[in-house]
Amino acid sequence: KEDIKGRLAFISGASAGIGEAVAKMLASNGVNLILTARRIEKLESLKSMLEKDYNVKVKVIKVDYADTNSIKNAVSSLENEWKNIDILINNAGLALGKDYFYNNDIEDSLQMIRVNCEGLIVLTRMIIPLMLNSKNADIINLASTAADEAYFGGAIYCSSKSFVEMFGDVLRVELIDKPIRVTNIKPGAVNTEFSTVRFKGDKEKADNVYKGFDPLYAEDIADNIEYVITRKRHVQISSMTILAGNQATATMIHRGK
Ligand code: 8X3
Repeated sequence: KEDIKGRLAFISGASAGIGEAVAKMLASNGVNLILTARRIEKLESLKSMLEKDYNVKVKVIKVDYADTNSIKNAVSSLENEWKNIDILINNAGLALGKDYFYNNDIEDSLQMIRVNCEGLIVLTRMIIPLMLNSKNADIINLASTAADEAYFGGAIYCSSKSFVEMFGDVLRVELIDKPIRVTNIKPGAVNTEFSTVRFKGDKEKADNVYKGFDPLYAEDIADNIEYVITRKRHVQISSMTILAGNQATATMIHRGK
């Protein structure tokens, strides 16, 4: 296992769910953090907790990943001491709706593309030049089992996650001669705010997604990302699919409970 203490990580969507869990995992490994999201109060309280518990340096920035200028401004205004980024966690993303594509709100479809694809493009384009100074860099993209499987209601979400995956695969090709590894993480059913957002606050619909089996939690994904990042530098995990114990594919879940 490689020691990652003292490295600097930039996390998109760090206010909750997988992003927050990854922030805690990295802090527990002594990694300094730049936490970004829209909900700045959540980031502020996470910052005080992590600085106190793990004695790491944490910077928070309000970023709206649907707004490319917000992303550009956040990265271009980083002070020198926050510029030497070693780890990029491309986590910000969302699903909106699960209806027929032709019934889905057009704005919802475009919002998924803005955050999951455009936000990812802009952030990664801004960060990679900063990572070129690092001797031990990692780019972790949060794709999904939805990248591998076409499911009803997923026209835009599934395609956006296929985009994330292919984007990561191409970066790995382009960065082959650099000390930057690229990993696509593909989680299955993780019980976070994901489904509450997808179903616009309809708690019952959201809860039904995780009913009758033991779903994954954000900490499980962070745990596996820890595994990926702490491998010796000659080891690069290109892709990791993480399913719940009673899950076989994105949509095949045994609900026996
Ligand atoms: C989330 C997993 O199956 O809801 O990326 O699309 S799924």
